[in-house]
Amino acid sequence: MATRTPIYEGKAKQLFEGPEPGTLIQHFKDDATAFNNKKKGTIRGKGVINNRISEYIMENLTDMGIPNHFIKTINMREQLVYALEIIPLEVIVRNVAAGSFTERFGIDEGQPLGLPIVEYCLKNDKLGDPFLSEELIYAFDIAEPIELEEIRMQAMRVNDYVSGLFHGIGIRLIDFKLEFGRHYDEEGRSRILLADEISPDSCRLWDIKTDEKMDKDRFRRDLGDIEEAYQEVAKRLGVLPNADVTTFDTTKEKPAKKAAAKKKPSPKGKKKS
Ligand code: AIR
Ligand code: ASP
Repeated sequence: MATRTPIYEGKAKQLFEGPEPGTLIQHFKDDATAFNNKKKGTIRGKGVINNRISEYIMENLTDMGIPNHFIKTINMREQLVYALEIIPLEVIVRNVAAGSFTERFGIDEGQPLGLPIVEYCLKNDKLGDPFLSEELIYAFDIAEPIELEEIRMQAMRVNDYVSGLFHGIGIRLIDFKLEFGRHYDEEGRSRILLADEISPDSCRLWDIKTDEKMDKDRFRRDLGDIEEAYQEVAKRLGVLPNADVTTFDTTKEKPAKKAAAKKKPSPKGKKKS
């Protein structure tokens, strides 16, 4: 395999130089972290599932006229994306009280918030992703007022769309985190694009009927059945890959024997169902 130039290594993803200028390859790992890197672990098959879920949601957002960095899927763990100048903000949208919000305000988890709440945090693990006001975002030159307005509007549109998407498959979107970046055209003009991923790593997802958690909180809080929860979200969205997602790795592992044996008899070029 040709060697690739690594650009950035995050906690759950890696970025490599893309085949054309202005593009990157986003690789989804099985590594999981929580509490700003204090807790570490692996969720087998997570990278494959998050790649598929994020692809599905980003493609749908494009269809809805919400621009984003996704170009196309390359393989089970990788997608081609536009290279952006990432704005170091974690944009959080909350529909229902959960997580750090409940701790900060002493509110019970599960209480609906009446209207979606957008929060901004500085993307900086060492500082514990501190909360930012709009004034601080301008004072620190993180984004311009016109950019923040665009980010806020896009975040609300994503929330509306993704809430509806999950509602249709019996899942409540409790809250989520988005990241945005600047995409420069040839004349050097920039526009704001949604980046990163939308997956059970970045969202809180609860089953509508049982309130069961189907996201990274299962890992954060040691609730067990983590892989199953991620698979269930993918299954309900109709994007669960046919291959055994727990063994599939495009870079390190050979395909599992079973999958390899299955592949052989299928005629070249025939589409797998
Ligand atoms: N989030 C924040 N940092 C990383 C992630 N993934 C997401 C959480 C949750 C939302 O942002 O997954 O969906 C709010 O997190 P918290 O901890 O502030 O309540
Ligand atoms: N993603 C962040 C971390 O790795 C926060 C979290 O998900 O809890 O710590």
